Amino acid sequence: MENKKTILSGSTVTGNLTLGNYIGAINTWTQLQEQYDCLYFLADLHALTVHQDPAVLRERTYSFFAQYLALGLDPQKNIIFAQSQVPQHTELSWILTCLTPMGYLNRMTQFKEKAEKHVKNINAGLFTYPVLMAADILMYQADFVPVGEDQKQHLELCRDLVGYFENRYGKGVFRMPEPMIGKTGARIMSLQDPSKKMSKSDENEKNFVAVIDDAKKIEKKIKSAATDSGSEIKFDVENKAGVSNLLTIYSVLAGKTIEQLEKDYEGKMYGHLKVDLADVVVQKLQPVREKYEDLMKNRDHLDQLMISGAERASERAEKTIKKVYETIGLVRRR
Ligand code: ATP
Ligand code: LTN
Repeated sequence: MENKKTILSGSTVTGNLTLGNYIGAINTWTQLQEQYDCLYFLADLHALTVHQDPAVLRERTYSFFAQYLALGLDPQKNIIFAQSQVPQHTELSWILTCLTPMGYLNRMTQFKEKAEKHVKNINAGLFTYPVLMAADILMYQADFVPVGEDQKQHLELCRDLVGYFENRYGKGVFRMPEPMIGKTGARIMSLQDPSKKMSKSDENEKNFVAVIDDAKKIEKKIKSAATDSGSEIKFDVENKAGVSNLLTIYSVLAGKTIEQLEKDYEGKMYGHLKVDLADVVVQKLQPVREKYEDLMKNRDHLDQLMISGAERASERAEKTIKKVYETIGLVRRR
């Protein structure tokens, strides 16, 4: 374990995981688990930045945990846990908050987007969201953070915070993390509006495929996906955003290159592509759904796995937070 590089990533507990989350993040996580020391968590505290119904949030946290496992994350090979069960995250977050310039947070694209979307609830948590995220990462001395492109800016802040901390207190407490952003599929777009990213908290269900959608839903959503004017099946993000998005999804799930797909569909209609893509997605997600349903039947088992994941995470987190306390002049931790 010691000589393996450390990977950390997470997903906020909102909506249901989508094809965007799978292709942009979790698919990569499952590949990394074979070679790295990996920690994957459920960002349930981050979910509180928007209104949450308590019962739904709790249920969804179990559901996400089961979705992680159903998508292929192995609790033996990785440390999988819920953020709220490891209190060191909020402790470190406060300390980093006191190092973060307000102006920096003001520039964050996600904050601007979310503040526009939730005009009635622009809370301070929405603003300091990236600081908690930095705490998640720095806590485990992560070398790499596999995320979709939308999280790049947050990673930059995290790296800058390491610099601010070192300027004030010296080196040796945190490892500098690197983002790990895939080449294909780092930004899967909404099915109805391919100018915006597929988002799991989208109120319009037609915009995304959830990884636990049934075959009927998947087929319907893909068939009604927006395509572009013209009829040629070609990858051209600027002029053919809809088709390009479908090609990207197809390419990642079927393990074929975009060029190969363009060749396969030369002279064919958009409809052909959609029927075949729906089939590819169903083939991929059907077993995920079955495994998910099985896992959800045994809540005690999920509970046990979550607690054991949190215990393992907490042991690692404590090492960092102790060092931080000592370094910045807080009295000894109990
Ligand atoms: P929300 O709608 O609640 O903001 P989200 O769908 O953006 O959620 P996150 O929890 O923010 O999902 O992200 C989990 C991971 O999935 C992150 O690594 C993120 O970069 C990645 N991701 C999210 N959406 C996409 C997408 N459309 N394409 C590729 N990767 C994505
Ligand atoms: N903000 C991330 C979720 C997240 C995360 C993290 C990802 C919270 N903490 C730490 C990587 C590392 C998002 O995807 N919206």
